[in-house]
Amino acid sequence: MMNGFVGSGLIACAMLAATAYGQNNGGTTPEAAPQTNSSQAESAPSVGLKDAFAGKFLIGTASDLRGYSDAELANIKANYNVITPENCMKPQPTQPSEDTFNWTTPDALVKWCQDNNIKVWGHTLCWHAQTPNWFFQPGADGQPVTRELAMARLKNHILTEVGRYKGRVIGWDVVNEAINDGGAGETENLRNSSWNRLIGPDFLTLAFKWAHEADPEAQLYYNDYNIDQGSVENKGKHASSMLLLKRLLKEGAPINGVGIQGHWHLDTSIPDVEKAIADYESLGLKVSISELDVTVTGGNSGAFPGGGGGGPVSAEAFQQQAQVYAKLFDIFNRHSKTISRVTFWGISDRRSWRSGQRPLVFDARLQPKPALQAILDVGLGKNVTK
Ligand code: 9MR
Repeated sequence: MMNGFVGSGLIACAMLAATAYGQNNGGTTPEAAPQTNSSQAESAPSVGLKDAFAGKFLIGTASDLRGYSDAELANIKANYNVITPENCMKPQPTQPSEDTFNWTTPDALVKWCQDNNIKVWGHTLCWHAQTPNWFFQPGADGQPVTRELAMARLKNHILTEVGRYKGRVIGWDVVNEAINDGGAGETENLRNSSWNRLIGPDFLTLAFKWAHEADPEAQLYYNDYNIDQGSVENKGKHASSMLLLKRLLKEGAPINGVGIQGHWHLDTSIPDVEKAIADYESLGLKVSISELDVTVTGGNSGAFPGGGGGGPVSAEAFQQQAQVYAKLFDIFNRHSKTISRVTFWGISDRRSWRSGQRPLVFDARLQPKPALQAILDVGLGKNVTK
């Protein structure tokens, strides 16, 4: 049994990752999720995902790495060259109370990634969720929290975290999910978050400036879900995102790119994905697909959907999932000058936040699903789907 997640002597290849799964499962693990029927599981390919897209864009996964088995770590080394910490770099775990910071898990993650030649993408500095209430409560003198106090707290948080990982984290999701769901797209439609209420709409530009101050070399991105959908007609959340990004650029925010989260499903509009990438490119911004998954049940492409999940999934549905992934990667390939990184939101259906909806390319037992080969084929120039 390993200690924590540090150290794995396994040779990093997908074959080993697939066969050794479950033998060394140290510590915190989610509930077992349903798996692909063995008749649907694919044999493990010898090429890693990251190698199939080498020179085009980075291929990432999301994980905090704690409690991962040797097989899971080997799977990560075989397939990904960048990791987004799924939760451990968010404001709640890093600064649970004012000026009390906790770096145990992110430090270990960054070290393991450095030791294994894997880059780290920071997630996230400013968000309405997973942020402790003290940020928005009265200070020690009991006075109501002012714009100045809220700014000072956010600045201190960003300077401390980005400064700590300067040169070791390649970029940050500086602001996450600032746009509301459901608007027509005629305004920025910012969420009525505590950050927006206390500081005002310039909280985004300020956050980008502080992040840049702490690490001028880091890539700085705005990250959100559903901002691709509606782009062909330039409406809804996509249109709002364009208004917001144009304003940030005008205000001099040091923003390099946009993270389209990519929590998608079988009926996601693929033309909208491509148009959104082109729209952000037209603003001079890079794009990453920052939290990719494609659910096979439940519909709904929002980040916090209701329903769906569990139950049997047909072989046909997994084939459809493979087709959707292939179409998406075909787009990413064709826009590889703009796309800097494609990050899956988890390593397997067992580790996914939507495990019941089977959204990833390795199943609950870390066996390759049809989607994996379909994506590799696109990367390697075979069977390209138009
Ligand atoms: O995958 C993350 C899950 O483990 C957490 O419980 C959840 C808390 O809000 O956050 C999930 O990750 C989210 C990401 O940080 C931002 N975009 C939406 C992701 C899925 O909810």
